Amino acid sequence: MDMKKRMSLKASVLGLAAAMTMGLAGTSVMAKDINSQIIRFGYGLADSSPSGHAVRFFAEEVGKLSDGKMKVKTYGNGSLGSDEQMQNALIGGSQEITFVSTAPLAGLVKGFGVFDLPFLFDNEKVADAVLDGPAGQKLLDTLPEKGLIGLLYWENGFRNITNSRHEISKMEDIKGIKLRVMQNEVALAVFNGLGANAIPMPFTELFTALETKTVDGQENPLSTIKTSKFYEVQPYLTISNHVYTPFVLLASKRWWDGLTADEQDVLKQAAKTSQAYQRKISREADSNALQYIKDQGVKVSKFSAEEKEKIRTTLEPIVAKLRTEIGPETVDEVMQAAKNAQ
Ligand code: KDG
Repeated sequence: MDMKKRMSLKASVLGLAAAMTMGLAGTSVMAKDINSQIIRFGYGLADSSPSGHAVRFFAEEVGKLSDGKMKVKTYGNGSLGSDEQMQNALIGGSQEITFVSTAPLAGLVKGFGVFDLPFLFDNEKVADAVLDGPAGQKLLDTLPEKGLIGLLYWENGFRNITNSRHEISKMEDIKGIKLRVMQNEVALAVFNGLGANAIPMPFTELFTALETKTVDGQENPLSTIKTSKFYEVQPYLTISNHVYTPFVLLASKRWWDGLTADEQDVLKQAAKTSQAYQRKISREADSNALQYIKDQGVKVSKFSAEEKEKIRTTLEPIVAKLRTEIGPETVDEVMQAAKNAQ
């Protein structure tokens, strides 16, 4: 080999070595700091609910983003307990993720009770703007000191009343109905204020309570009335849209604090993509559910605009009192944000 050829061979060997070193260094910078682990995600709604689909979507996203290292195991139908029990399991660190209605969260942070005030949001667009904006974030920011991470909001939706006693088409018809409500003071005060005999109870006990007539009725979004089969034991439905309930996607702070930044990023990204998916399918499912419920023989009534106005006026003094209890600042901020979003 002549001198020139030997030099060029040496140069290419050196070049290859340099490229390999850079490549390896590049890999070690790029590689995500992610450990293999199992993440338990429990929730109260049926597996077939739109949120159940969204949980599985979230699990797939986490799997993809972590190269299969982070495995989300899903537990629907309240198999890990009620919203409140799961909240506590997250605080204690024996469960990693859940989504809960804001109603039981008000037991930890009173401000979340604002979402149980009637007719707060006119439509989903307003709800999204308030929840994804500063007012919604401010509430999520109160959770870490309670041992929880509020990743973001999903949708539970606009609630409607069902019962087994009689048709409810006017405010007066609510009088004397034993109505299951979510477990917080605001929901209780609102329905008692309308003359119901409001009974707070976890969602996990609801179907049996309706079936055995321990309670006469309940209120939930149409997709839940369908997927939890309440129509089987509730012959009357009233389209009331009296409250929009958000879900909060929650993580255990105890667990979260031990995760690497890359692991937290995977979960945050998956939460964000699944939020858009969850809201989309939740809305589709809600609009399809009405026909299905009618087809099951349920008698459907609707509160007229005048009836809603009557309810609003009747509840005015109660809402004023609740504003003080929830925290006037929070209530005013959320109401103002809702007005701005219209
Ligand atoms: O998975 C969520 C349910 O547990 C619950 O939050 C649903 O709106 C609900 C209710 O009525 O309790």
